Amino acid sequence: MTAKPLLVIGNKKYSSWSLRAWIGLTMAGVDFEEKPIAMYRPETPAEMRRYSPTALVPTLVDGDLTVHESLAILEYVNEAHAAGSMLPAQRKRRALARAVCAEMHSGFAALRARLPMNMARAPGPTSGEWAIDAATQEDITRILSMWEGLLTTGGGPYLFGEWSMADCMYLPVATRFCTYAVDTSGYPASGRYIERVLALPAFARWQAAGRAEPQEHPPYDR
Ligand SMILES: N[C@@H](CCC(=O)N[C@@H](CS)C(=O)NCC(=O)O)C(=O)O
Repeated sequence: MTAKPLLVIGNKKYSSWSLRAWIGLTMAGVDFEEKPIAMYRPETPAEMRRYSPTALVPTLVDGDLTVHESLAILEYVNEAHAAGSMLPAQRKRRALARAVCAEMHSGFAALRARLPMNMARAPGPTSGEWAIDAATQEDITRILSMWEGLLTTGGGPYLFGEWSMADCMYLPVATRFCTYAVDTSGYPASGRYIERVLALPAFARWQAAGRAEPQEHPPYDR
């Protein structure tokens, strides 16, 4: 019997890159195992390096193949386990989907630094030194404009119609917008999109597991 793919992840409470890969595998219906490694401990890098050349998660081990980097994991799952269904069938739409995935993977540094993913935080805005600054607002505006354009031109329910890699990449952003009560009032389709993805049963499972994790990381309590 072939071993199941193994997805090495960090804390469900905090690890947004892990969530991207996990939701990709889960929504594709892949039968996989999880190997959680608690982050923010002295021994974390050594434990992660046993699986990942970069000592970061997520990392997918599928047979003799190890894929690190969330975006590459999604591309691999799409090819090997989802018959290409996680990207649009039409070439130009596929290119656009890859562009917005790459934009997330390489960008939005201000948003990621200021509003960390935290499944256990009570929803509400940040204040004081963590209040939304100009650079973070620029990231938020770009994401909401992009979502709104994709959802209104494509018709939804997801960013490219059917569920795609782009939804996997942006799910941790949708959770942040909810956690930090980001104002989405000028973007009605995006508001509905956030509600839709956060209501996915798979996401609810991740969120509940994250909330149940005892480990705290005070820098992410904002
Ligand atoms: N570019 C990587 C980023 C991975 C990353 O930074 N992962 C964080 C968790 S979200 C990590 O492994 N941190 C290790 C640690 O905190 O020790 C990807 O897309 O997979």
